[in-house]
Amino acid sequence: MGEQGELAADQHVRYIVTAEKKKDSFESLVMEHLRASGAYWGLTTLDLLHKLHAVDSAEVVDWIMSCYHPESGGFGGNVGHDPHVLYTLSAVQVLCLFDRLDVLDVEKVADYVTGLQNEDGSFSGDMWGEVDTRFSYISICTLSLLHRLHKINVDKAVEYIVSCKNLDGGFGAMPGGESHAGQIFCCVGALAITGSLHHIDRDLLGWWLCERQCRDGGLNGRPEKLADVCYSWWVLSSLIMIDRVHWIDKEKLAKFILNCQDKENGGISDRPDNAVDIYHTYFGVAGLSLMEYPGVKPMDPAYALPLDVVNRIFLSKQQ
Ligand code: GRG
Repeated sequence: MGEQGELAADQHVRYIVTAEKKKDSFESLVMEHLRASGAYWGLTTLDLLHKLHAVDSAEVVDWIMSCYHPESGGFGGNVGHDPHVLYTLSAVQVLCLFDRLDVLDVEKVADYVTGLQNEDGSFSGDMWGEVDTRFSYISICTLSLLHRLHKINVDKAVEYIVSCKNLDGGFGAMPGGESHAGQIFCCVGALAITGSLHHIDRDLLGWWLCERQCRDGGLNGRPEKLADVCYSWWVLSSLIMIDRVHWIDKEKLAKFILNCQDKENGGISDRPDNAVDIYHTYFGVAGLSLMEYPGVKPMDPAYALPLDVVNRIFLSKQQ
C-alpha cells in the first residue's frame, strides 16, 4: 500500500477543524440533532491523524457536559436535546479520547444505560422504547468503557443478540431482520466485548462479509447495493474480530477510499466525486487505520476508538 501514500491528512485535519466553526453551513444544519456523534467522528479522526491537540480539550469537554441530563444520567445529541443512548456513547467516547472520564458521575450514567435493558435482554434507545441491536452494542460498549458491564444481565443481552442471527451467518436489527453490515458490526462488537464470539460461525459470516467487496474495490452493506466508504469500517472491523480480514483485497479497498477524498479542501465522501462529510471522513480514515495505513494510528475494532485510548482505559489501575 506504501506507494499509494496519498492520504491528504493535512487537508482532512483542516476540513474537520474548520467545519466545526462554520455554524451556518448546510453540514452544520443537518448535523444539528446529532452533534455529539459528529464530535466523536471528527475528534477521533483528528486523534487517528495525531492531531487531537488542534482543538481546545477544555472547550470540548465543557460542551459535551452541556449535553448531559443530570436527572436521567443520559446525554442528548446537542444542548437542550433529549437524552438517548447513542449520544451517551458518543459523549463517553469523546471523554475517553481526552482521558477525562473523571468529569462523569459514572454510576449515574451507567444507571441510565442499565435502565434501558428490557426483560428479553434487548435494549431500547431511549425512554420511547425503540429496540434495535444497535442499542445492544451501544449499551454494552458504554458500560464496558465505564467498567460497569456487571450492572446489566449480560447473559440475557447475549442471548438476545444471538436470536438476531440469520441463516446466512449475519445479523439484523431484530430477530428475523435482514443481515446488514452495520448491524453485523454491532452484534459482533457486542459479542466480542462480552467474550461471546463462540456464538459466531466465523467462516459463514466471513464469507458473507467478504462478498461485500464490489468491482470498484469498495464495500457495500448488503447484496445488490452500491459500495460506500462507511462500510470500510463496518465490514473490516467485523472481519478483524472474527479473524477473516485477509479475505478482503485491501489494496483495492484502500484505493477506493483514497479516490473518495477531496484532496484540495479535505474530507472524504461516500463514493468518488460525491460531496464530502464528516461521517464518511471518519469512516474512511478509520477503514485505512484497520488496514494499517502508514501515518494513521491503529484502532480497536470493537470499541471504535484508537488502540492507545482503549489500552489506557483497560490497562490503567483505577476501575
Ligand atoms: C461507535 C462506530 C460506532 C457506532 C455506534 C450507531 C451505531 C453504533 C451503529 C450503526 C450501525 C449501522 C446500522 C450502520 C449502517 C449505516 C448506514 C449507512 C445505513 C444505510 O442503510 P441504507 O439501507 O443503505 O440506507 P444501503 O447501503 O444498505 O443501501
